[in-house]
Amino acid sequence: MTITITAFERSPDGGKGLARDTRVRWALEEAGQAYTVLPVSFQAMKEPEHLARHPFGQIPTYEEGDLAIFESGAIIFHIAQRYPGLLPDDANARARAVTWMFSALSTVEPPILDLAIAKFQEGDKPWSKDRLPLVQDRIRERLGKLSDRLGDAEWLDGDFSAGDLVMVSVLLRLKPSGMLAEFPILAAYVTRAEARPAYQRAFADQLAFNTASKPAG
Ligand code: GTB
Repeated sequence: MTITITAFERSPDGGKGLARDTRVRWALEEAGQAYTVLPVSFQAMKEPEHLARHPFGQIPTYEEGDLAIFESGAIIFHIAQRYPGLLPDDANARARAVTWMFSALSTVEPPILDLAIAKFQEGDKPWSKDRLPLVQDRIRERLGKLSDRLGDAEWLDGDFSAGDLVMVSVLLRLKPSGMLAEFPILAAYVTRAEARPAYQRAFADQLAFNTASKPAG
């Protein structure tokens, strides 16, 4: 069955891989599944055809046969459940891997997204310079605890899993800020994940996609 995902027609990051289609591409590469990418312009994202795929008019979305879903976490969970390679067979280990997926999305990602908002949407507000250090400290608090837990392990819980894929995807968003470098254990964890052939393929594909000219869907 053909898998189709949506992505920015041209990502605002110019191909740095920070938009959330990259994590879905990465999951599909880890699972060895071929897929096609439908580019969506900012305008098309808010039109009925795309709103039928995604109620909030965002990317990524995922279609496979008569299944249509949105939310990168749900998409990766679906891929990990349907195809081998991203979740362990043992039921308890599987539950722990899923726990890390949720932890990445609901505990680690929110303060990181706050930083993007503080910098890019609130940067011109008179109170911005007072708020920014508070936002940064909330991130440091999370990263410190995550770093303590990872310690000298290669991955969060045994073999690489969807939990690591989502956690690393979330941490990658911090790279441009320089904050990841404050936590060498996490910086090395991200570097290890980026070296995976599946990530390399996903990154290269999104870069080619974002630097090629194409018609919008
Ligand atoms: N919770 C949803 C998910 O995980 O799928 C969030 C989806 C989401 O935020 N999508 C963004 C989007 O469609 C793209 S990824 N935005 C358009 C809109 O809301 O109108 C977020 C993103 C965008 C740009 C960069 N960048 O340029 O660095 C990084 C991440």
